[in-house]
Amino acid sequence: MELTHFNDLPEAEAIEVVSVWARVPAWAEAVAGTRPFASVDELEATADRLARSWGRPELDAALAHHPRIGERPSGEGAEANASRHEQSAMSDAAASVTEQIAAGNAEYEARFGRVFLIRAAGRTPDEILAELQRRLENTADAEVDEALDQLRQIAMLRLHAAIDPDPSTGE
Ligand code: 2AL
Repeated sequence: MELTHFNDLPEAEAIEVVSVWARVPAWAEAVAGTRPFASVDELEATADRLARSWGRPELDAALAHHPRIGERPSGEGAEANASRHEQSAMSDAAASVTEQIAAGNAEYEARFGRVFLIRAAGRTPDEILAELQRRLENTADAEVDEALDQLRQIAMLRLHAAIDPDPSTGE
């Protein structure tokens, strides 16, 4: 979608567009409420700045909409489509890697009480497994920070997939 189209959407529709990037209601309302944006850069800077105040409640809210790594998302909505695309490299994973990720997911959920979240786009299954094993050693507080950082990265990638680059800058 062009930025001008996003700028002109009715408020509720703009909030729904942003909610697909991360389902954090106050953040989606704040981003949509800051329109109009003069450039995609400005939209990204605003979305990123507002995302830096996320904490554990925002993580828990958004995580309800992220399928586990290795569990092919079902459904047809924009979020399921985005997750499928982000996790597409998992379909080429060796069986042993898939099994180790499933075991690591279970261990992570027992330890931290929520689903393991990672920006999967751009990572191989081996890299995802290595990150999962590394993050299992984190303290609870450090792990909240890492998970929030991943949630923000996923949101920014989805923003860029949804909004066309500015023709003048290509960004
Ligand atoms: C996901 C997802 O759905 N997309 C992504 O990048 N990571 N899920 C997850 N549990 O990390």
